[in-house]
Amino acid sequence: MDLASLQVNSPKNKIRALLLEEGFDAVGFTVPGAVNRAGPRLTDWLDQGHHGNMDWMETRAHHRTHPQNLWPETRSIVVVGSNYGPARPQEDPLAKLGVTDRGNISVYAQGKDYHDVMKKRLKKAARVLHRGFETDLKVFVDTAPVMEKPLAMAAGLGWQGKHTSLVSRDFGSWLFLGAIFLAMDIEPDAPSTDTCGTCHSCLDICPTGAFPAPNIIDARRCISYLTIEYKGHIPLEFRTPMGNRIYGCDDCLAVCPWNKFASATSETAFHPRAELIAPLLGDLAGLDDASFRKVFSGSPIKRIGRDRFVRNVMIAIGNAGDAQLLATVCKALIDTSPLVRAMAVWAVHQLADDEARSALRAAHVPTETDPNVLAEWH
Ligand code: B12
Ligand code: SF4
Ligand code: SF4
Repeated sequence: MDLASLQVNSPKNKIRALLLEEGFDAVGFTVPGAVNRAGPRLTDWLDQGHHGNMDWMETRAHHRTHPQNLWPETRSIVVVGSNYGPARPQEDPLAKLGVTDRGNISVYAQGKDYHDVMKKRLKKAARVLHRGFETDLKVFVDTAPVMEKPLAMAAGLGWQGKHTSLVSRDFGSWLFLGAIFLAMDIEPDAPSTDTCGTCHSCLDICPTGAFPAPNIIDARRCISYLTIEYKGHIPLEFRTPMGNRIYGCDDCLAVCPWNKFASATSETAFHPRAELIAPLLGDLAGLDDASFRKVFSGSPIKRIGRDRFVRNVMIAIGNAGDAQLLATVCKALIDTSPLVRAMAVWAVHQLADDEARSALRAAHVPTETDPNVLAEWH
């Protein structure tokens, strides 16, 4: 593909046409100064400690607060969105919460890793733009210190809802974001306006009370953070509310009334892999390191590693209320990972009767050396 073959004339129209042709579903333009308010808000958020142990949010905050701090040559920014809408009703994440013997993996993680899919496309488009306009440029998807949501709002892709994610009039909650920083001037699009009105469904549905106020999230209380980013033992108060959510959470996204305008993604890379739509918790609990890597090859889930994943599975098993899963939990009591053993003990407390619990405690406490696991027994 080259720019001359596109049947449009202005640079802006050419870029938009190119990116739509590459498979992006939404494209908007903004300038670095359009997100000036996001910087101080990020600083406040970090000062409150809302980022928990995501130290990487803090260490490069200076780059995050303003696009030109990250790349001084930036003169305009193209924000792209990729629709990953689930097919409804069969893939409705809220409906799956009731199927307690199966793990609930958030919609974004059931297909291929969007970082890989979008980055590849952005890089391909970047080569064409670099050649066609002889301009320098940088591409970003999530992993760089870029405030993608405020940029997307400024570029007219949607608005940050009360749950803080970007809501699109065309795609509802289900839009991945990416950005191209350009060293050339392009006229910005009009920003989107907040269209939440008096609705507060997303705030009400959150199972762990992660919103101290509308538009502000305390990541430390968010199941997405706890199951994906948090490396330690998940605090007791969150274990029961986690239910069967074993990787991420979609509740606040799925409840949004703007999803009535969303459509299922046509991007096959984002279609759920059959075995990840509703996997049996009993099967997931048995994954060792090698089988975990194999099952989750190409999936974003691979990033958290087997131990953290099985930790999450043990909590879901504890919440399943099915004593037949106790045999699976017992195997995990001798797991090599203290993260897994600790949550297996918690699951024992949820599933076993007094007699079985006492017998298991007597069998395992004398040989247990990890203080956190011992604390769970006691
Ligand atoms: C850190 C992070 C997280 C953290 C923190 C979440 C968060 N809301 O920031 C955790 C691990 C919890 C998380 C979870 C999820 N994430 Co995340 N995450 C990020 C990341 C890397 C940085 C976001 C960030 O800068 N946070 C810092 C805080 C300060 O930003 P903020 O919450 O938006 O804060 C703003 C508001 O508070 C606002 N504000 C403050 N006061 C006021 C007052 C008013 C009136 C208004 C209007 C605004 C306002 O100003 C702040 C600055 O803009 C981005 C990728 C990126 N580089 O941007 C992805 C990203 C935001 N995540 C994404 C996704 C998909 C998710 C999940 C849906 C995954 C899942 N299913 O489990 C959940 C959603 C949870 C939720 N409700 O937000 C997508 C969101 C796409 C979209 N349409 O918005 C992103 C953009 C990745 C991507 N490239 O697509 N994530
Ligand atoms: S993703 Fe789930 S836990 Fe996190 S804020 Fe939304 S509803 Fe709450
Ligand atoms: S659920 Fe309601 S308040 Fe939350 S983002 Fe959607 S429209 Fe806004």
